[in-house]
Amino acid sequence: MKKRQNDIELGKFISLILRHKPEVIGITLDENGWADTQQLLSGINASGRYIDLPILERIVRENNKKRYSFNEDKTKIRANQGHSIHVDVEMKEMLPPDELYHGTAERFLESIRKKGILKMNRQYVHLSSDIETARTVGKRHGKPIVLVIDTRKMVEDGYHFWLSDNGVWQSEEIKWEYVKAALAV
Ligand code: HQG
Repeated sequence: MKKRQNDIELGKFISLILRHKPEVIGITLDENGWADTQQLLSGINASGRYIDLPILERIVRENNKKRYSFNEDKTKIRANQGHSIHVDVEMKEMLPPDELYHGTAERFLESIRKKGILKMNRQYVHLSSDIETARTVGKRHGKPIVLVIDTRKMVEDGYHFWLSDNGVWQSEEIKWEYVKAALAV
């Protein structure tokens, strides 16, 4: 008997597969992060969960952060950002606004002060364009703190920024000198 999961639970499993561990259902991603849609569906079904194409289409369409995209004919699917495995999802390099926000937890502050904002196990450091979104990101790890990043100075100093298809800014590691403020939000 297959386990019926709601879209949020299925979405979390899909994120695990498409960003971190495709091997959990025995599939691989290509160099641009694409999985074969049929392989994804059969792999998830073989793992004891139920999914079909209409359910997957609904998850892609309704996901609150637009985390996944199909290719044109829906034969392939990938996560728009957030990977720990090394794939090139062809993000656009763009000039950021003068300031962006990184949501973190208070308990990481001391280490961030010393070492800067590191990528940890992701491919990039993730930044938000508004304080509220950054607060929500930070809350996942504990008491939220929002770091205000002087992206204008970073651009002047030669740093690069990319915007994913679902609107998340990403950059390389950020030294503490570029943190203009730490807001207890
Ligand atoms: C912290 C979610 C100690 C960093 C979100 C963060 C995002 C340090 C944590 C996306 C550190 C890593 C990414 C240092 C950084 N010492 N801690 N030197 N440098 N950190 O989950 O940015 O919902 O890998 O501040 O919305 O929290 O999954 O990154 O707190 O866009 O789609 O180490 O994940 O998207 O945590 O979140 P994460 P993140 P999804």
